[in-house]
Amino acid sequence: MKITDAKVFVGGPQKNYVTLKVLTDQGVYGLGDATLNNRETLPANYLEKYLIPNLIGKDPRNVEDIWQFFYRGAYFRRGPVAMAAYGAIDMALWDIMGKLAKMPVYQLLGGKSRSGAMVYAHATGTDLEDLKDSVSHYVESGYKAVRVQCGVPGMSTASYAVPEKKGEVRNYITDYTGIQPKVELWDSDRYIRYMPTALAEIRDRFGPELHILHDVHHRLLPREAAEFAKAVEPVRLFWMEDPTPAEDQDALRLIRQHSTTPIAIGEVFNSIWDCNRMIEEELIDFIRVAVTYCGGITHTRRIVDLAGLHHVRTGFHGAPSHSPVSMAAQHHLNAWAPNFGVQEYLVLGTPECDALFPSEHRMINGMVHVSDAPGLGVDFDEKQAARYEYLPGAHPVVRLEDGTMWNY
Ligand code: CS2
Ligand code: MG
Repeated sequence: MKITDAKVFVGGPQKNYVTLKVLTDQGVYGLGDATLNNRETLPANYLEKYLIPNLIGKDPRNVEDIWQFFYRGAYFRRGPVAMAAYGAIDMALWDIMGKLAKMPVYQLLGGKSRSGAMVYAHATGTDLEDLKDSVSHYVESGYKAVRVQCGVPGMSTASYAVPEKKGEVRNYITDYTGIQPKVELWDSDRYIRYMPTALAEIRDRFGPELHILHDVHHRLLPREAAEFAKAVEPVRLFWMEDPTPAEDQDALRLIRQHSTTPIAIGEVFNSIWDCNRMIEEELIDFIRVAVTYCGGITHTRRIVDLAGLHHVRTGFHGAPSHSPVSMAAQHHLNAWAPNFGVQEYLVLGTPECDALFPSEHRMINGMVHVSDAPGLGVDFDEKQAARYEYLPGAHPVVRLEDGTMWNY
């Protein structure tokens, strides 16, 4: 069996999905995703210029060898751009394997460990009352887990993932009006003084059952993160995400010494070597990698297995930029993983998105039920794709009030 061609499509409804379609001499094709938020043209280029010319002619069933060929063959390894490009190829090959075996990918991984995988939505608000309305909306829609973010009084601009106006639902992650990022201002001291009380109010209002998640988004210094983690301990968060920049893993030791608040890190990682130490030392409770930037199913499952040896559960990234193809691959991993935790799930279901990516995965009452169709259980309509093109976009950059550059 041989790969005869592969095509890359960039674009989608208010998104720059990077979709790969791998064609074979037996008519079976596979889909993969290489969407790297705000840098989408780079994995697309890497695929078209370097990987696809070397992919054509290979046997698509040699999934592992093809992964090793591209990873080891690159010499300058890793990084989100390359790993997203390999990730797309890898997902497409697993899709082909499932179609050949007439099995859903979760079956090839080892079968289902659960009938449904719990997901969490993004509740947000300009202030606490706005946030409560947003959380109520998701609770009434059946979600068991909700991430909560809200504006901090006195902060001179909206903070992370908070709309500028009450009730606004714009895509707060990426602004597709051009490549120049807007500037958000940040004040850690205000945040640390305010957010624990806000989170405690959410817990009081919605009771002990609701899984409440909060994303600190790399904003705090280690000592500040330890203070914050201790202050929110009574809230019993499902997790506190990215308390400090993920490169500094020693910071987590200080947080662990001061608090039992669960820690989730990993969406910025793109290989097992970025996170094996923090997993082996059990400095985190959830690993947040994404199948796209972590080199696809083949590499991500290695991370899941290592995490499983150390009581670390999965909490795959699933931000608004994620494509239904990468989400489909994650749904299969979530169905299989013995150490599944939760899946981030931004409702992708706009009619345009469903038309572009017909999918058999179903989200019902806060749980995703994985497709039983052979392969990934998602398709791609090239006619629909022709309606879209790349849109230059950027998410904000962050500065402190005095102008110091900070972490977005
Ligand atoms: C966020 C991401 O979903 C999350 O947990 O951290 O949405 C992140 O802000 C974006 O992926 C950045 O591009
Ligand atoms: Mg995050």
